[in-house]
Amino acid sequence: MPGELRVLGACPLDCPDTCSWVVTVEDGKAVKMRGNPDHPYTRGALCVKVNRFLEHTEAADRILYPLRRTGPKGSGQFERITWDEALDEISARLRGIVDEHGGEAIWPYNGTGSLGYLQGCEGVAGRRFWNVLGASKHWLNICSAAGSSGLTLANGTAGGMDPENFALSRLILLWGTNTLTSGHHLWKFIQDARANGAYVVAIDPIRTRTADQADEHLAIRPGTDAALALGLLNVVLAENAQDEEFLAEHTQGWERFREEILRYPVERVAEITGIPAEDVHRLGMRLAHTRPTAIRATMGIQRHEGGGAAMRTIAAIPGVTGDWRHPGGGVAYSTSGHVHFDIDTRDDLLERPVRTLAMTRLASELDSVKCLWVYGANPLGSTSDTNRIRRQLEREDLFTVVMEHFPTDTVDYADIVLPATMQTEHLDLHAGYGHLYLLWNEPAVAPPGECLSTTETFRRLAAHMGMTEPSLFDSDLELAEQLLGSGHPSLEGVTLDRLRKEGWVRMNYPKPFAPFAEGFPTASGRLRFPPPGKAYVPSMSARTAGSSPYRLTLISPAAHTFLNTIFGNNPELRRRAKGPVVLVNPADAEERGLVSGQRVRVHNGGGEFLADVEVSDRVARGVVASPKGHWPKHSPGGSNVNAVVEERDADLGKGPVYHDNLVEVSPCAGP
Ligand SMILES: Nc1nc2c(c(=O)[nH]1)N[C@H]1C(S)=C(S)[C@@H](COP(=O)(O)OP(=O)(O)OC[C@H]3O[C@@H](n4cnc5c(=O)[nH]c(N)nc54)[C@H](O)[C@@H]3O)O[C@H]1N2
Ligand SMILES: Nc1nc2c(c(=O)[nH]1)N[C@H]1C(S)=C(S)[C@@H](COP(=O)(O)OP(=O)(O)OC[C@H]3O[C@@H](n4cnc5c(=O)[nH]c(N)nc54)[C@H](O)[C@@H]3O)O[C@H]1N2
Ligand code: SF4
Ligand SMILES: [Mo]
Repeated sequence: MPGELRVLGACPLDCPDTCSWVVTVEDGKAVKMRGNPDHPYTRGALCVKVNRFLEHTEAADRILYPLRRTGPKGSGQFERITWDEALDEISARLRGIVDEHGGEAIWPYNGTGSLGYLQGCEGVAGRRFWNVLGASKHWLNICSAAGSSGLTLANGTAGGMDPENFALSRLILLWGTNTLTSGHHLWKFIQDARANGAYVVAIDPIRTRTADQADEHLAIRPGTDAALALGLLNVVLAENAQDEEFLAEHTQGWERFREEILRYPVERVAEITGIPAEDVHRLGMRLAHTRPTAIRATMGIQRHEGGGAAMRTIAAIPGVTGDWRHPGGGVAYSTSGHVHFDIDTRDDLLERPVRTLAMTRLASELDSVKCLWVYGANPLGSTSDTNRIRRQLEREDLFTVVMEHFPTDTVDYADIVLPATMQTEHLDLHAGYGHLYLLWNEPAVAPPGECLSTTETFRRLAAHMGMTEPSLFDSDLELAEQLLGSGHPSLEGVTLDRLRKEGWVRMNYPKPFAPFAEGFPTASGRLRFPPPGKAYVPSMSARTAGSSPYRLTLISPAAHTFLNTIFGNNPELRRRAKGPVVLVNPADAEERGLVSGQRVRVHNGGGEFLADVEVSDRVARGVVASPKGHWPKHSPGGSNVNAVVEERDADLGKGPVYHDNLVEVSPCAGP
């Protein structure tokens, strides 16, 4: 059609698949978006959420202009102001806070709303500006820190298998991962493997839609995965199926770890995990005798007190079986460890070293903060212990700025709101954490209203504040060029020109890729097995269930129709999510007199949220499940599941414990 344009872009959402998309633009308007059929991982499909992306960019509640608060904090009452007025007020407040309290009183709270290296959380995104002001550093540990730390202790990196190689696997363990919801493009590769006879096992306390499609589902007790890993290895040893040569050449700490494994015979493991001993044994036999075995373990396991250790122990499995020799074997958690951009945040601009604030610790650390600057994040929807965060956000002495697309619960507490561009309106560079491609996102349309990108907002603010440091004013293309300039062999031949022309490029890794066939990126070059006593660290709920007045372990996994809290305001996706629901096992429901459809309070010492019961044998006795992502203000009672998620640390990386909380479920009083 005349005037029609096809623009290649990338899905910015925090999802392993980082899809390549094609936007059709007619007369300056984006009229169609579809998954890129040429991209080897996207294979032409987006997902139930992002199929509504264009509709979302045009939603009636989109924030299009800078806003200043007119009502009390939390009221969501604002007036429109100009960018100049907004920048004036922000400049004055930031200067005042720096003068009176020092730069560290500013917390640039940059979340996962976009994984872009320019506009999102993965690159510089304002950090150079914050360094000039001396603001606190922000540690983005809300998602995968515990697991990444555990894997890094084992392998020297959180990077592992290329998920595409699941097509080459003969046994596939989907371990603490809900593939068909949280990154469904892997499924096609699993289907390819199945066509060649692969057997698929889901290990999950919930019988998810992924578990429904697996050949077998093991309903493990939450937070006991490391014990299962040890039990499976116990069978491998009994079968004498360990790869002695790989152990000798590429691992360290084997003798001690071997003894630890021997302490976990299947009967003991059955007791710990709640999985029948014969099922543990049968899977151990499969593992012993099936090469290659691929383990997809994503974020579910590590949102627990012992989650870091669990990932480390799971990482030991292919070290014992030698599966890392084969492209179709190993563990796939994230591929981000294989991405080697040059991210230059210019820490030399800091006058003195500054503290680092952990994203997971907002509730307790906000006390020491005078300016909270939120971008790409929705802490009142997504961060632990939202009741305490809300009380902090009410403080009159806290200056809160939120750069946003939509009037989230967090926006309601802002002093100044800045309108942000969406992915079809700005330029960005992406890497996936579930594949080995880099993607270019070319803007397809002009921003609506007065929306600005993250990079442009910080450039304008720096100029407004009279800053002169040249690197604060680098253009988007210059920033992209810098990122690609690390000189790492995986980026050889990957140029801006190529990316812009082709839309996506595979990093320079062999295909198929067996990352650790010749050794590991640790100091010794060897996989490090966990030391004694560190292999199985039970989660809080596994440790204390029975002794707490709150008797149910709550899991709050990915919702099928939202991406964290993104799309939580889309009418159709909200309708499909059916409001907050809590799955309760029939025996637990009966004990409490609960029936399906009933409105209940899910509560503990931290707070409560309301949900409708779904009595279901998809959860085992003692486990309840309620997906993340509902907006508190759109939920009955005005809070979501994170009112009962405690601000505790996982064992590694100060990771959050979203699946490791004890609650009770009680009927709501009154009608
Ligand atoms: N549709 C959709 N997709 C998403 C997201 C979303 O919100 N919606 N979120 C995105 C983001 S940010 C991330 S990090 C990922 C998260 O997605 P996943 O990596 O899949 O992680 P979770 O959804 O937290 O949990 C996955 C599974 O782990 C199970 N699980 C919980 N505790 C345990 C345990 O102790 N042991 C075992 N074996 N399993 C356990 C849960 O029941 C759940 O089914 O997905 C991304 N994709
Ligand atoms: N109970 C429970 N809670 C969880 C989890 C769980 O498993 N259970 N999972 C956790 C996980 S894995 C994660 S990653 C976190 C996510 O937590 P957050 O990082 O806070 O992410 P979101 O809640 O999705 O909020 C992102 C916001 O950024 C905005 N946004 C998107 N793109 C842009 C952009 O380009 N610019 C600007 N300025 N804004 C943008 C969106 O509109 C959205 O409001 O949540 C965690 N919360
Ligand atoms: S959310 Fe994930 S599956 Fe959906 S379009 Fe984005 S990258 Fe693809
Ligand atoms: Mo995440």
